[in-house]
Amino acid sequence: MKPSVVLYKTLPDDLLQRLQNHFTVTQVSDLHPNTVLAHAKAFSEAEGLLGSSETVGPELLEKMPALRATSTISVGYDNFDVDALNARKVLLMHTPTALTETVADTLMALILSSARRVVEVAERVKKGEWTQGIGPDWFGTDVHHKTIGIVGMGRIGLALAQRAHLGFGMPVLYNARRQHKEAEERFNARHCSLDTLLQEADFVCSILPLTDETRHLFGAEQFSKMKKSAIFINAGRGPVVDEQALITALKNGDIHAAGLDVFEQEPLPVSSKLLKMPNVVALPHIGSATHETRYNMAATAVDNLIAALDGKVEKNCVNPQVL
Ligand code: 8YV
Repeated sequence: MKPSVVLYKTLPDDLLQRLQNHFTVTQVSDLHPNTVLAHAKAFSEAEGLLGSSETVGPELLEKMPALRATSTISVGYDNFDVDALNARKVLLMHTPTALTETVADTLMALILSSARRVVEVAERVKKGEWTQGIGPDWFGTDVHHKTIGIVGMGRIGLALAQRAHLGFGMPVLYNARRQHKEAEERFNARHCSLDTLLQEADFVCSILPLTDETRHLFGAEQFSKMKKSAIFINAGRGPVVDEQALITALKNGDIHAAGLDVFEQEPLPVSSKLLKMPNVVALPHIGSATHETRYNMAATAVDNLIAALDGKVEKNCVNPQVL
């Protein structure tokens, strides 16, 4: 008999078929307690769980006594209680490589659009305000040859350094727990303290995962250390930033602008002060959101679940030690 899995995300037809070739699949809309209650039998029998962007913690695990592996269609796994999974010996699989280049593209889009005021001026054109030759009130600031500071030098950081350094001639500073030999050799990146990076970078780019150590890493003190001309970019996780402190820094002119793909609360409440600021580019967490990359992430997640329930976790596993 095929093992049972619960799927809480819509998959392209061919990937659903691939999943169904291996498992008996129950598809649900989300992991809300009411949904779990409505499909109690499927949840209690499921050995696998596949989806993204929902909280997986002790409460859910209690309802899933047969669970052996979870597979998330994401690189980030801050919405999983890894200790609880470990205690229950449940594998956690993710998609660390499928989205690297696409998220790095999103970061460059944020850098370019916030420095050159792309969104703001395009809106002015649509409103019919481009009625004569433009003057300094439409100008932005240069990106090329400015210093980029990358906080979190993982795969995405490296792909961003490549674009910034080789494409835009930007000197690269980075802050990370360890030195990154490849970034230094290929892109002349300089490892430095967070304080040095904040003081010297023209673009401060956060690509950090959310952990106990990174929560609110960027607060009033960090924004006060940045150049007044600095542009702050975040495409990692929203709660790494104290959003109220960011709003204050932008309002007071402590920093020049911000390009944000992630927020403390998502979707960003329509009442957020960030939405009233012309010097903020706010995107709806589109980091990996291209047709190609989302397909590749989903395919990887399906293969990850097949491998994990087969006891094979050579790659893409957060906690292989539970086996
Ligand atoms: C997705 C992401 O937005 O992979 C991640 O960690 O943040 C994004 O690629 C999200 O996880 C939905 O799948």
